[in-house]
Amino acid sequence: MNRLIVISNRVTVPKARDKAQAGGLAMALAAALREYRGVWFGWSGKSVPQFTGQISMHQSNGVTVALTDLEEADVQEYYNGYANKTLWPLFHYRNDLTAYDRSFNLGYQRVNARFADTVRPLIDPDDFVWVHDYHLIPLGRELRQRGVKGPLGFFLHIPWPARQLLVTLPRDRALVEALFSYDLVGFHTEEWLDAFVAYVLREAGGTVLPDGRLSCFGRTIRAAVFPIGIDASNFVDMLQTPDSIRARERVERSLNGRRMIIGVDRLDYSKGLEERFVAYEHLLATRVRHRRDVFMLQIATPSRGDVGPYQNLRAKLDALAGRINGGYADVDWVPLRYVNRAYRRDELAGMFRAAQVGFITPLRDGMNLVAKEYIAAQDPEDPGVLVLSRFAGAALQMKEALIVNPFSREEMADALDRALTMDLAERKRRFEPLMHSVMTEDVAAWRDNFVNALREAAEVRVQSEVA
Ligand code: GDG
Repeated sequence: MNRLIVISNRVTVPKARDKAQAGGLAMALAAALREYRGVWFGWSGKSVPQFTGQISMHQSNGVTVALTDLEEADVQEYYNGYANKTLWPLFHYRNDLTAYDRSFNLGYQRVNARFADTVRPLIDPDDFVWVHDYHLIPLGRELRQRGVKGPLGFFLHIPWPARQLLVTLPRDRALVEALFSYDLVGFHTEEWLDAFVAYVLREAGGTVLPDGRLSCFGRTIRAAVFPIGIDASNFVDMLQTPDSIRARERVERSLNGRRMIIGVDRLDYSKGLEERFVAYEHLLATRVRHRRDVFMLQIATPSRGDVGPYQNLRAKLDALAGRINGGYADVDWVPLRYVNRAYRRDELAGMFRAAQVGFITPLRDGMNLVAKEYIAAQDPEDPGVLVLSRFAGAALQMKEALIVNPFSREEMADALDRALTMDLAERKRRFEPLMHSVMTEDVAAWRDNFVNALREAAEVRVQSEVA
């Protein structure tokens, strides 16, 4: 089997007992690399006065990890700048929050070139190289310029924006052109793929070939859909760890006969947390019977705290949580438990199990793994109900959830009411196909489908180069 070289911005190999590793990408990539021999390369998370290009290698939980440090200016311009102030908001349809500065783009290009210089010596001719996410779009071009000729794939973990949004980005064409250095470009859903193809055809003058490949900028690539999943059987097993059971029992003891609605997210404006709080408040205001018989647990793990909009969001949520609890709490009941800390994965699994409703309502999300984890954690004999935003990529696979528009507090409150009053037969009817898809369309299927498609795409390229 060929080696797999995985490259992503951060490298975090999560362990079951690890609470620091919040993030869907980390979970997925660690699972990918445990199966394939190979190396996972990325930024160490440390900054140094001057970039050296040195690599430190070590083994972490069965995975070979190679790390490099970045300069402080790199962190500001590339990571906090172009990645998280420009591309993240724009790709999540928040052009009101999108900040663009030429220095960000220069830093982005510089770091991608530095990543290429640093990782290049680790890549053998037979290796498959798999680059991840919006931080590293130009990396494929940089690697090709440094003589990498083998299979080169790219996967985008976040949405691809509508053409009308992407054209608001200065140098948008160059960003898209960079993707044409890969053999294969993958997205979570048809929706993101369609938006990408629309840009290529209508803005960049590309064409779709009879075999479905995309041709533009003098090159031909394959672009396709690979919906990511979770390590589902592992997640189910985790429900049995003593810590998972302890976390579940701890929550259950505090229920006092009430039902729990749960949300778990990175503290990010794309996750729709404000709107979710307002919808829950609307439920309490309009359905008096649910006052005192439910509560909501929202775990929001702090993320990207150096970036302004994240600080603003945190302040807004603090105020909103205070308003809801101030308005509805009683001496023996707090309607909203809002928690800004991380838990271990097995503890999260136990908490999902204890919740009658999973309330996952991003305004825009590439996929959303929490929705899948909530389902995996349910008791098949007495499952809870998933209330899921139609704007999460996961909604396209999880049609039996109660699908809601996260911009409507009334619709979300209606769905919560329905979930809280749904009879067992309907809950099971909805749960079974959801559980089936979570178990079968899992992270291993995602990884294998991508790697196989990459092999094929690279073979087709080599054949057409010979012809
Ligand atoms: C990106 C895309 C796409 C959360 N809090 C804790 C914790 N988490 C874990 C969850 C889940 C992961 O983090 C979050 O994954 P999501 O998919 O929900 O969201 P993003 O982090 O935004 O991930 C997303 C994903 O990449 C994969 O392609 O689905 O659309 O935005 O696994 O459980 N984990 C622990 N403690 C916490 O407190 N241990």
